[in-house]
Amino acid sequence: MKVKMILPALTEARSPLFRPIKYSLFPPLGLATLAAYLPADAEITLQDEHVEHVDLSDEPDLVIIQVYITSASRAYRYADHYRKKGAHVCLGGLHVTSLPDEAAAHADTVFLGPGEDTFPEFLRDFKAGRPKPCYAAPLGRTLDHLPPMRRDLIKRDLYLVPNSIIVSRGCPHHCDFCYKDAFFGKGTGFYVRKVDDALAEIDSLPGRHVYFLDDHLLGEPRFAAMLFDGMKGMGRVFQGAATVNSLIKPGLLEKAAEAGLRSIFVGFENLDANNLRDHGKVQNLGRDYNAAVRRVHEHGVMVNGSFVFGMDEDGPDVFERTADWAVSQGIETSTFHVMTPYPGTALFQRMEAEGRMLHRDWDLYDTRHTVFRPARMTPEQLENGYWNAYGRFYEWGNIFKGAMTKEAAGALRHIAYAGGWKKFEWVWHALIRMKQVALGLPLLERALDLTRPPRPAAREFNGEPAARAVPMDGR
Ligand code: B12
Repeated sequence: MKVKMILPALTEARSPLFRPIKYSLFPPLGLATLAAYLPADAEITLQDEHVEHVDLSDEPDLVIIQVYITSASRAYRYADHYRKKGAHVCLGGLHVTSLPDEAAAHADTVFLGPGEDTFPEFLRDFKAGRPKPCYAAPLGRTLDHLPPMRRDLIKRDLYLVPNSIIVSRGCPHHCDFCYKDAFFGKGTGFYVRKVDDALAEIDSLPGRHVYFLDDHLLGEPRFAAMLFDGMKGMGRVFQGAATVNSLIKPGLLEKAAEAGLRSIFVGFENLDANNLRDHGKVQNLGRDYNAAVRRVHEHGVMVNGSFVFGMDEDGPDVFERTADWAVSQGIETSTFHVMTPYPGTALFQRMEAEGRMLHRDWDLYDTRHTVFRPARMTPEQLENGYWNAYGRFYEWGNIFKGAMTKEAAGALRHIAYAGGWKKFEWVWHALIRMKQVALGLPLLERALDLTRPPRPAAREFNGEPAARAVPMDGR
């Protein structure tokens, strides 16, 4: 059986918004996970359009396509193409789960939710000649019997971060703008792998660097503690994502830093407590953002702050204020987003009920365009402000200003990391064109490891929280 697996690009390759380095970071772990269920004699071709052209001239028997919202139009085009050729086409992923009827018009089979249970079930039915049109992930799922993902299908040289890994699914929280509840189901929202399996996979990865793509790496404290204990001494440097509250609490951050954590993606989302409350981001409420950043830095870990603009309390001053706060705290890198209500989320339902959704052109649901009517500014102000925030945060002057909040090694790392990420785009483009992006990895490793975690301060060992919850004032 010939099987074609495709991850269509999130942005059209011709678009000026296609950012080669951003798209050359992470390999398609979802498809590599599914490939592990295919029979040993299947002839599998896995293509990721972020890093290569999709060859449409082949004649597969089975086509598996992963659909995100901004790749939906391309995904449907490929699906239609292969159906015309007589292949059985399967569509799955976040967008299919949000809008199964839309996807079903382009597929023989659609899949709702994660595929670890449904895909093997489908394969059994397909072999027996009676595949169903729709499979929905059951509740009560586990990752206990996950077969090792087919990393051999990943073209490692085309990615800056080939050692991407995921050791959990979902997140324990319920922010109204997140796809998660619709995708995983509220009941089975967050589950983790067996620690030993996760450690064995980490151990099998070549080199030093590891990037955890989990939504919340510290989301299950017992699991995280055992994971970091197990990683201690492995000599890894790693990156991941976690919430503000999990980083403020003493214990896990220390273990993570000792195990090699050097940069963490943190969902601050917004500096206004009313906005956070409105969107169910309760885990951030009453947290002292300044203290959280300070604490992470004290442990030798860099911060990648994530911020969302366009919430109802946001006026036209929010962009400068947010970027300036991030600079003043010495946050190394920031990711800004125009708030985007994804279909299937509580936010989408609310906006739709209020008549505030502007259109359904999914290509523009990329968190860079305004797709709803903001409360306190125009859609244009929101988009322009979003770009201005990026411009302001990554001005050389502000990179240096942020760096100057630190001691020498930390400052050097700040400049190397933020500058390397945003100011040398042409170098990345050249490396990508030459299919040499992997050359950047030793540099990334070195930059991450320019400072090591100092010995934790004594006050964190006598049970006293390092940063006490105070009414939030991130300004
Ligand atoms: C890596 C990644 C990217 C990569 C690219 C994608 C890639 N290589 O996979 C990059 C960096 C480019 C990226 C960009 C963005 N991303 Co992103 N990204 C991720 C991330 C961190 C990991 C994806 C992953 O590997 N997951 C692990 C695998 C195992 O899960 P999976 O891919 O979902 O696959 C499973 C299922 O989906 C299902 N499945 C999928 N396809 C199919 C097909 C079939 C047939 C079947 C049976 C099953 C199935 O089965 C798989 C196994 O369970 C996720 C968060 C996350 N934890 O998933 C966010 C995530 C997908 N990104 C998100 C967002 C918001 C973005 C951005 C918009 C952010 C921004 N403003 O920069 C941009 C997109 C901009 C654009 N449109 O151009 C959101 C998506 C929300 C949504 N509703 O679409 C997520 C979920 C993060 C979050 N928590 O909000 N991202």
